[in-house]
Amino acid sequence: MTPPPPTPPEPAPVSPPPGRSVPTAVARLDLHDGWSVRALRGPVPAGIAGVAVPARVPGCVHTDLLAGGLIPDPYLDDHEAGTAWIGLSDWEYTTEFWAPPGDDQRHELVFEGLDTVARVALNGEHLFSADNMHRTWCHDVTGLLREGTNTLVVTFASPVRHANAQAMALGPRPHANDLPYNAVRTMASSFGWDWGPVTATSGLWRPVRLESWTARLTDARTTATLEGDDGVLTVRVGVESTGEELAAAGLELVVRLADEELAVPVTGAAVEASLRLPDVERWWPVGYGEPRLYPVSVELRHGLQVVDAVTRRVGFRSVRWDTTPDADGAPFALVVNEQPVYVKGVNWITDDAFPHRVTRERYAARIDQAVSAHVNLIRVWGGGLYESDDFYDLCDERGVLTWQDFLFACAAYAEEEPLRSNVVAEVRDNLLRIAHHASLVALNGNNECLMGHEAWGWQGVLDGQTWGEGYYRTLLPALVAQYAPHLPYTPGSPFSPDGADAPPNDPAHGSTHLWEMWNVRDWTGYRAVRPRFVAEFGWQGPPAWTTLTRAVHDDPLTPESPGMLAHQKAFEGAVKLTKGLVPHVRVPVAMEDWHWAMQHNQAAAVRAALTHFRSLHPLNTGAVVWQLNDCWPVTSWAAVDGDGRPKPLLHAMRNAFAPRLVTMQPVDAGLEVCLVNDTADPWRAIVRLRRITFRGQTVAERELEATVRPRSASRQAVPGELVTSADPAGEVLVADAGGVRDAWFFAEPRDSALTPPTWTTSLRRDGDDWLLDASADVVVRDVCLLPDKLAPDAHTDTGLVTLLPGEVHTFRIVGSDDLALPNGVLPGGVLRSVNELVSPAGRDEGQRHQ
Ligand code: BMA
Repeated sequence: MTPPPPTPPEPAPVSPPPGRSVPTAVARLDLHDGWSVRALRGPVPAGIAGVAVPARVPGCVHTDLLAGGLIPDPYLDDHEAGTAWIGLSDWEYTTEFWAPPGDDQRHELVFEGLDTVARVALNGEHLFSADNMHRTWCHDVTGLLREGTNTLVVTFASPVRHANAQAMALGPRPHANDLPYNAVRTMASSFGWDWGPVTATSGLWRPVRLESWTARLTDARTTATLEGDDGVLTVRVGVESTGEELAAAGLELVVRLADEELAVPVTGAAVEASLRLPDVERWWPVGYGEPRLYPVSVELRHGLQVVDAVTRRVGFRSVRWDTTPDADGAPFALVVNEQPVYVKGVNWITDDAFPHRVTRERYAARIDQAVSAHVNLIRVWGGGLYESDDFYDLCDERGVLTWQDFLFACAAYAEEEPLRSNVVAEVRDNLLRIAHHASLVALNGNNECLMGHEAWGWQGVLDGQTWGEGYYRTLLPALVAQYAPHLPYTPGSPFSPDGADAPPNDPAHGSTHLWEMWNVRDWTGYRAVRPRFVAEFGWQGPPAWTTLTRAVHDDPLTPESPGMLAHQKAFEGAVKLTKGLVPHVRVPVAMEDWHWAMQHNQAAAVRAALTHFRSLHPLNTGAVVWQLNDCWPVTSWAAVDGDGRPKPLLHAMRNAFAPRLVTMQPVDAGLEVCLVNDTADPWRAIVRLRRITFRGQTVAERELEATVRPRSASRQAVPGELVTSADPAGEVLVADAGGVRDAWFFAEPRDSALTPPTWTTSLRRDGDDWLLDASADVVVRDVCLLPDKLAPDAHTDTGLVTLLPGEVHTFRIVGSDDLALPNGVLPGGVLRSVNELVSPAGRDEGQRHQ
């Protein structure tokens, strides 16, 4: 049972006019203790049926049953299938709590997240039903509370059965995957995605509280804009009072911004105030300046008594997306503070299929991994969530731009009730919660619904029914205009700007999603496209070895063993992995070699795409990699796996997103060397081009001069004698400029004469880190350290480095105190390169060390 809440603070020493009560500070009492959960009905196994299990709030059924030792971890082996009954069952959560003594206060139960089909009862009395995971649900319980013990019961109906029934009631509407996630407002990916398990869980997944008040703030909006060099903060709040007329209640609103303060009398239910900071410091995205934030507090006061308060941080910046048609189509170009920003982005999915487990620390770790790869924008994808306040807060702090999809993905959505008003309430709740964040620069109608309607054969199924267009074209922009008019809105991703008369996914118009390479063609195909802005593209690879072997215990572990297939969710994923590999390297025989080959191919694919896209700047203004993170251990497109370990792809992104990039790109029969300068300073460089044999002999050499203006790219032809190799299988062309390198191999690894290197390595301590020096006797292509094989938490700062004979590369290894090497020698499979994947002999030879 919850203990009584602390005594509210003493009333302020202000005498009310006779007959009036003094507002007291709002009391917010978390109701997170004493919960239990039990299965009510459904295919519940004996031993769980009827048992009251201690429950965590915020939490969910799966994690409660897991903590109680009643189910195996659904993330391991094939346990997902064995726990599918949970989503088909109804559940009841119960707790008791102590209510404050009765007085003239109003009492409200506030549920920040009910997942999903819920009925709430207090002391045996039904209060309300809920059917949207993304909303905050509030209910006035004044007069229903008992003095002393109160019983709160939340029952959840099976979301799968509910969605199936709704889908029949609403009429056929196409969707991705198997279950009709589009018939209910829940996290779409919880019904299974091509990287995620079906959880279909239930629970109180965000905080729950009892709010007791006589006067309070509601719907606080704190909007920071720029007027010339001045920052303007506009505050709009609602005020509610249980007492007499607000105008007579003696309340005032006190707004503080940095050192400025303003007090406004409360004369009605809506109050507006604005403050101006002359010559304000702007908020800049990472790579462009400091992400300056200013603290804001909004207090509702009665005399000296603070009755209610909202504190936030805001940043002053302008934002727009330029879509003005031009000779090449229509751009999709981000402009922040009137400065064009090349978007180096990643797509974000929920970081855990049970999202209540994602702590602020975990968000920070993930965002920092992105920043370590020079990412400056995270797109929160529409099949997931409006993320928690911590996520947007951390992005504000780190200068990472955010793009929020509204939660519609890869499906047709009914525009009728009960969905429509649910959507309105959901969007309102979330815009009021997140719209003030300085990092938020894009609100987007949906993921792939415009394109799905146009190109995936939906129209015959729909037969004239609504599919969501009214949401994306009318309702959502109207809600954005109402609650977040300072933020840009786009109807969908991908989309072609209005007036372009082009299909939504046309690469020449607006944003595009490039999936044909992974699904059908090879990754070299990226080079044939000249996209204006790529909002999604990616390549699959398995998770880190340590993650994989923690989650899958197959014996033998093979690419197609049962656990591997259970952790591969994509349509024909295993087939596409192989098909995408063989143009480049032969399929390895040993599992660890297969694992490295697939991880490398994922990195190589995204590198080829990103370097090409950046070389097209300013025609191309951004690329958003699918995807940064995973929600469980799985083979997927992610750069960071479900246990938070980076894959080689993160190195590929770090290299390809570097502020200064050298890249050689094929053009007709030749090559161009392209320098991309995403810094505020000009880049004057001598580009040293060398054609070198794999034994290290320079065959041809030239130096070119290049000057690259700030935030731009330059291209020049590579001279003919360097491009034409008499021994394409045995030579590499290396371009070095200002400490940055690119290597162009004339042949695919499988057709090349790369040989397994003989390594010289040494390991030393450097403070808390380790430094590993590595050099080899031959050209080594794409050297990577797989540090989790040395210590599970170790990671490294560099990877995918091409080394010439005798060159030393130093890897910094972070995150492990203990790197014991047997006999001082690196174990096999830790220091990897493409060389080992070239010949069948090479595959079996493993590492040779001097
Ligand atoms: C895009 C995304 C996701 C999906 C990814 C990989 O369609 O929007 O739906 O996970 O491709 O297939």
